[in-house]
Amino acid sequence: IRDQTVLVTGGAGFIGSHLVEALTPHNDVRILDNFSTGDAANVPEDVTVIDGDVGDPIALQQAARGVDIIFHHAAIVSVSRSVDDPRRSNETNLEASLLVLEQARQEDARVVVASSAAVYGHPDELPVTEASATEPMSPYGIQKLALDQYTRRYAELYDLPTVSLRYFNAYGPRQQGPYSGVISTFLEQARADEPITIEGDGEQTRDFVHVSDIVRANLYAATTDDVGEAYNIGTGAKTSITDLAETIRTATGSSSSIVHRDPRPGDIRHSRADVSKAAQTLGFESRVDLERGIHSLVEET
Ligand code: UD2
Repeated sequence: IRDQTVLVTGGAGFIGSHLVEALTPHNDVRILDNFSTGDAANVPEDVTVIDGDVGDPIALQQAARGVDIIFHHAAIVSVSRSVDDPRRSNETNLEASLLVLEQARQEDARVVVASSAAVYGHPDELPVTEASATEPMSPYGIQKLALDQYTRRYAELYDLPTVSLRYFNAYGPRQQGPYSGVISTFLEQARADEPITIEGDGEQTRDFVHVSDIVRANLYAATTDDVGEAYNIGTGAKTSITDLAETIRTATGSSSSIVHRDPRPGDIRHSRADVSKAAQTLGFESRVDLERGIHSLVEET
């Protein structure tokens, strides 16, 4: 997209900042971020930064004035935090998200929201399609599902162009912090030659999707005519946690041992996206397989 005025909420965070980087050369980009987990160092120059909470109507109104598109990536991404404090998590992930949708309605702006594979809970079929049952297992998943449904219904109810993207296991540069995902944890352990900690038997599998693919999915969502829909964004491939540990150990040349800990309570056994809807409708296909994604992560960070 070009010559658009866009707002990226959570634009200083992991996925948001990569999206901002892709948008800035040809668009007028603003970000709204409270820098609770986001980092100012992630934000390119030429970007208007509104330092504020997405749940603050004044800050949001200011940030969204006159925009053509809102990419909504501000969230409390920690599943465990949502279990510890569901109301606090709900405030940001759902209540503030509803403010974003309302603001978009006010501005007649397109909205692309970050949904999650968490909406499916324990999948009843693999690969998971958008029509699979949604039985979220955590407050986080419940909040993302409600957001996902609101987002789709806003297209019908208010004739607003909305798209919901259900990310599978995202990874890439700048994913960090206490809740950062298994790839960044393993990479840190491997680089420090500390034991790589597999939770459970390591035979559980995930669909790891590189952040650059997620960015491209957002760009397609910014122009598609097929609005009011949710799309799985993954690679369609599965990787076991044991294979992941090996891949990271080899890529880093680490001498880390691999140790097993107790499985995570409520852990999902297998998750893998059916991406045919995104492929057929958005023209989305992932370009970075795990091997390449890990190697570039090792080389570039
Ligand atoms: C992912 C998303 C989450 C939600 C969920 C929906 C991330 C970071 N989180 O959670 O937001 O959408 O999917 O299902 O993408 N593991 C280890 N050792 C470690 C850390 C993790 O073995 O040190 C295992 C963990 O037990 C799990 C797997 O690795 O089986 C992936 O864990 P994760 O926290 O990266 O992501 P996940 O799938 O729980």
